[in-house]
Amino acid sequence: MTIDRRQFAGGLSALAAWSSVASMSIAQDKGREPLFVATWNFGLPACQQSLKTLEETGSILDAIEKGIHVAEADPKVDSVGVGGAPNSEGVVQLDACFMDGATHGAGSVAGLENYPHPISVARRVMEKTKHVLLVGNGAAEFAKSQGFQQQELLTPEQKDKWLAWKSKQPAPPPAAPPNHDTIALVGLNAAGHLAGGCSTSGLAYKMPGRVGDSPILGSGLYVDGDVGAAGATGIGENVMRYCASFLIVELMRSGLDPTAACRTAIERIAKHERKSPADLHINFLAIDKQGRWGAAGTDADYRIAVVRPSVAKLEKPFLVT
Ligand code: SD4
Repeated sequence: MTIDRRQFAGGLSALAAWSSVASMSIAQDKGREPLFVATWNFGLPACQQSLKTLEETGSILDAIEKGIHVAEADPKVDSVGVGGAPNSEGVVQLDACFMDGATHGAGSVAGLENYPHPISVARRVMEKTKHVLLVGNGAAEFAKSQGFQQQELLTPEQKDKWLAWKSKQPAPPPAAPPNHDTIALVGLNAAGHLAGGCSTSGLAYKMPGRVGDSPILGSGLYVDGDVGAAGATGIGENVMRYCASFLIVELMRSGLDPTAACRTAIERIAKHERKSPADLHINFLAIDKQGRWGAAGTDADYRIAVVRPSVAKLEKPFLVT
């Protein structure tokens, strides 16, 4: 399943210049250009939309939201928004979070059904409520009260795949689901304002009600306006038990560059788990307030998108083995 999406998204890579982690980890801010970095190949059109929105509106928050909309709206991205893989009962349940580094404000939704843009609902939780996280029916009721439009999220293609999967399943569902991908998108404007968002349909065929790392602040995403931002993709259970995005930001605060911070977090998790990194399926990205970016992961096909006014490319992150 992921292979299909990556193959689709892989077409974009023809447009992109590839560069190595060596150049990434020492990438320096050139005169404070805005910067957007996102997970996976589908992060490239998302970051390009973020830059366009920033140029049009001047708002880094709008830029993050509209960038993530691109992945959420694309039915071929089979792990985010419309066309996302359903849970084991055939229901698409979406998770998202949004964070503003300037105010430390944040909003999240988990297990949201029938709304194609959970990132917007998460942002609205931040802006319109006193709360941070709304789940399930409560999140849907809130989305309705805010005027968001409902939409069927399960595409015929995903339904067929789910039915095929279900016909082969003994209960309970398998421990190792067949796909994992999420968009985590972080950005910095020319004034040094940091923000980020994360959106996913979670692990394919997850248990109904299962919530992963993506809507959990500090796990799937964390933004500290004084330091930097980090985001995650992969098996959420291996991320959220270590508050990995928070850990990466704290490692940057202590002086590590973004790639070293991502790499150190993975190494720490692997050591604790007494597992080979390749068995963890955890992949991270980070940017710092100086405009440096970096990433590290345990999956060989992990890529990040990097977009600035002068740059639009996919990079191969540091692979932790
Ligand atoms: C989750 N982390 O729900 C998400 C899924 C994901 O790459 O990112 N997959 O666990």
